[in-house]
Amino acid sequence: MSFDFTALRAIGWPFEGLPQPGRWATAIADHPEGRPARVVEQHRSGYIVSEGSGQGFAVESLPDWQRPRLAPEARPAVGDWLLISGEAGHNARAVALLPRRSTIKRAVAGEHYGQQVIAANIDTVFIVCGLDGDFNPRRIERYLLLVRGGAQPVVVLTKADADGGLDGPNATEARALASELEAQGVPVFAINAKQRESVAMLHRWLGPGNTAVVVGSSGAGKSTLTNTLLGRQHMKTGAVRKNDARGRHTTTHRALITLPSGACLIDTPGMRELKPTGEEDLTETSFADLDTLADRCRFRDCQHQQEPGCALRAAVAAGRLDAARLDHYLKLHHEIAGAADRQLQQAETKAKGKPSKRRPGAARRRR
Ligand SMILES: Nc1nc2c(ncn2[C@@H]2O[C@H](COP(=O)(O)OP(=O)(O)O)[C@@H](O)[C@H]2O)c(=O)[nH]1
Ligand SMILES: [Mg+2]
Ligand SMILES: [Zn+2]
Repeated sequence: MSFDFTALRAIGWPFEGLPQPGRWATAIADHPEGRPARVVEQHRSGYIVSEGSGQGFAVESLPDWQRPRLAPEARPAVGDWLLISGEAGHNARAVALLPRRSTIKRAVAGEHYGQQVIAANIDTVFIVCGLDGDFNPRRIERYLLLVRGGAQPVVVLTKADADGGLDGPNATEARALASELEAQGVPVFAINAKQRESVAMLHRWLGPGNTAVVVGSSGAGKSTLTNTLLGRQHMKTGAVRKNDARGRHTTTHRALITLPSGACLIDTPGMRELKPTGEEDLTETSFADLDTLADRCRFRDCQHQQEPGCALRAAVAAGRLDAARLDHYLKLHHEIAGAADRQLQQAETKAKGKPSKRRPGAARRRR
């Protein structure tokens, strides 16, 4: 096997050469006809991949990915690594999907339980939120919850330069959120996404071989940030409508681009719904402190409602915990448990009535 690792490295290949013994090495050995390529665009009709040199090109999907009943998360997403065969731009076809090292994913709305992978194999997730009318700490907490598998979340507050930015109505709340998140190891920056010097503080996460994804609601400044990092207008940006600070949906599909710094960046369209999949673990998120505090509740199964000796309610009463943050923590707990139940039911239906042995995520969850 001789792959062009220099070219692959330019699109975020995570190893110096061949992978260490493990699931990737096994998959590569199982498909001697295949060579690595990365999904750089995802369209309704299929996938565009890159081998790091030359243009991106379409690949024929695996027949398996076209099965209507296949779980959506079993299909490739932007950032995924495939093994492909055939000639680039001619008759290239996918032969395998390599295991994901990290993801950001959400539950898909609908009758059946399902997951949507927003981006795969990412090192960093830039959670972009405007300091204007877009500012919403609860949405930031939701994004943080959806980051899986060791990707580093970084919160980027845009429009720090605009009227009502750093000294506007959201400034106090933004500072409180920043100190909370930074205590949990999540860096927070307030920037002007249009200005090169201002976005330079993000370069720590954008070294050669790194992959970052930019998420946030429509109008938050994701494409503006992407363009500034790129040094040119690549993504269309949308003017914000005057009164509601919501942008037009100008980013219509996810795409991976390479930056001059040598990093890869994935821009995403805004998402209205950010529902947990049921696999999340609140002890691993910005709510870790509440989880630790809940250990001090008198009852092990405390629901943190009206029970005597509830450490969380006591902290709110003492002014040490924000009531809105506690409410959001409880709400997310409830949603995660609900999604885990739906996932379990789906698995049982698929197994035609055979109850599954393990409840997904249940081993880690206390409530
Ligand atoms: N003043 C200022 N405007 C910004 C900033 N970031 C984004 N904008 C503006 O906000 C609007 C929406 O930005 P866009 O990048 O399209 O948002 P997206 O939907 O998240 O991709 C555009 O008019 C941008 O020029 C910023 O940091 N400062
Ligand atoms: Mg955009
Ligand atoms: Zn309690």
